[in-house]
Amino acid sequence: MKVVLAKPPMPQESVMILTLPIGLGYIGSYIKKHIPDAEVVVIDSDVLGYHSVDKFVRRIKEEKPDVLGITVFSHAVLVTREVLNRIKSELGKSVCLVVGGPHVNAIREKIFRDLPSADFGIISDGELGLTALVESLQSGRLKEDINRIAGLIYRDNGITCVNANKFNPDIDEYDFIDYKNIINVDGYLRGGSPMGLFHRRSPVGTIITTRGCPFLCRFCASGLNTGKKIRSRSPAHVVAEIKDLVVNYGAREIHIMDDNFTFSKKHVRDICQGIANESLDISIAMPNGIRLDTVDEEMLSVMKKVGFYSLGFGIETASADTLKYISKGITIELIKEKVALAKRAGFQTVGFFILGFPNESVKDNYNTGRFPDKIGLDFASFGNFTPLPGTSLYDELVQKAEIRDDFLPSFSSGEITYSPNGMTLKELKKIQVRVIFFYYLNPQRIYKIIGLLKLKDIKYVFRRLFLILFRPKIKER
Ligand code: B12
Ligand code: SF4
Repeated sequence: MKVVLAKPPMPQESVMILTLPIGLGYIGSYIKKHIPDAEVVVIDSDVLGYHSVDKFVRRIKEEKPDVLGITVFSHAVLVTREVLNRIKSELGKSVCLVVGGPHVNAIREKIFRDLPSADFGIISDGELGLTALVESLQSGRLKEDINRIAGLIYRDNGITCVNANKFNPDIDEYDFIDYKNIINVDGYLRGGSPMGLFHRRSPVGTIITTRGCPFLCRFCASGLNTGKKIRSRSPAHVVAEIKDLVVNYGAREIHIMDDNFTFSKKHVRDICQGIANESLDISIAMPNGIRLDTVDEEMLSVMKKVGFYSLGFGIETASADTLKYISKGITIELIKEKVALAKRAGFQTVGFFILGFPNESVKDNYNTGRFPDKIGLDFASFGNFTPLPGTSLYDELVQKAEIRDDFLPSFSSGEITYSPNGMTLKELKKIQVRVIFFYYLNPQRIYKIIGLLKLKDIKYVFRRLFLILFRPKIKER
């Protein structure tokens, strides 16, 4: 049986970061481990440069898969719909079309509304659900097994059914991604564009050491996607993967992409101890961000000793009211205290901010723009609030009729799809552009950036800035 796992084709301008598709890598490796005679191919449109539906569909037709699994982010729903419609009409029943990933985990039983040509959806850990589905299809027992496959979404006489899902607590069981047979990690290590503007050394390998997040920030869909409990890989398992990336693939820097790497002090301490025991000469960064309230002096000192150098922090806003409104669970005082602590410990500090939360005023947003310098962060990024399906803020906005219940976010070309009441999309875009301009038009900062920028990343960094600042596609509601 041939299984193709794919990331759908997005317009070139929306591919601003190019890193390993971690979820597809894990699913493919797990299928291969459990069904050794299955042929598994990962098609990542971003790394292959497929930016049109035609190119993507042509490649799928060449591959002739029995099962096509597509990972669906909410901003990719429209293109995925087109892809699935085309494949269904051109390949018919010869291929089983399965969707999974963040959007499916967010809207679950509504998935056939958004993606009517899909045969199945799978929620939670795709490793379990898709492997079981492929086994059933292979053995011809799908009819008997259908209501037992973990997290399967299927149609039964026109009714959508959702099986009980499972977040496997033992994620070591998934092993690490099979870089030899499933995915060409070299394409990312040497040709990728890591998250965050800068890195110290290259090649950069990306890993995750935990899945899930127990915090309930109202704008965030992480818990919907990977669960509301932290599930940690064992430190030995993590260190073995880092060593594999360093020794066998030449990685010199590791990016930890967890939602919450620092949630457990013991997890951090044991991984750092393992890295020290292996005497690995690497730099480590956390470009996806950690929570300020989980770090302390002892933890930072242990991390520093084994090569951690850059910490991203999800700070979101300078407004104390907004922090409360979004249930971020941190205060302005704590932000100041912990950023100062990280600086004293010698880390490069990066803050992530969001402009245009519901209820925010123009003044709130400009205050957020000035905040990073007030608290001494080295760098800051300013995104715009985008309602994500399934989150509590999304539901609130639907209830208030500010967005429709089939609202789809977009992250393309610096596009803005939501602005708070009393502010137009164009006004919010103007604020974002001004905030970014004033923040980066600082000679000291420009000098710092030039020193850190790698030649191969220049095109991505400038494209990112250009698109955000000059190419916004804005359609007022
Ligand atoms: C690391 C990360 C990234 C990385 C790498 C993403 C990647 N492709 O692997 C980078 C930095 C590139 C990234 C970028 C973006 N991200 Co991101 N990211 C994450 C993060 C923090 C962890 C994802 C992860 O690796 N998890 C671990 C792996 C094992 O899980 P997974 O990839 O989700 O896959 C599992 C399941 O989803 C499922 N599954 C996934 N695909 C499929 C396919 C099939 C067929 C099946 C059956 C199952 C299945 O099974 C997998 C294995 O268990 C999550 C937060 C979270 N907790 O999920 C946000 C998250 C997924 N990202 C999010 C967003 C919004 C983005 C961006 C749009 C941000 C932006 N402003 O540009 C971009 C878009 C990227 C793209 N694909 O085009 C949202 C998605 C919300 C949504 N409803 O779409 C999340 C949930 C965070 C949030 N803000 O709420 N991201
Ligand atoms: S923003 Fe961070 S801490 Fe908050 S729920 Fe999302 S991943 Fe968890």
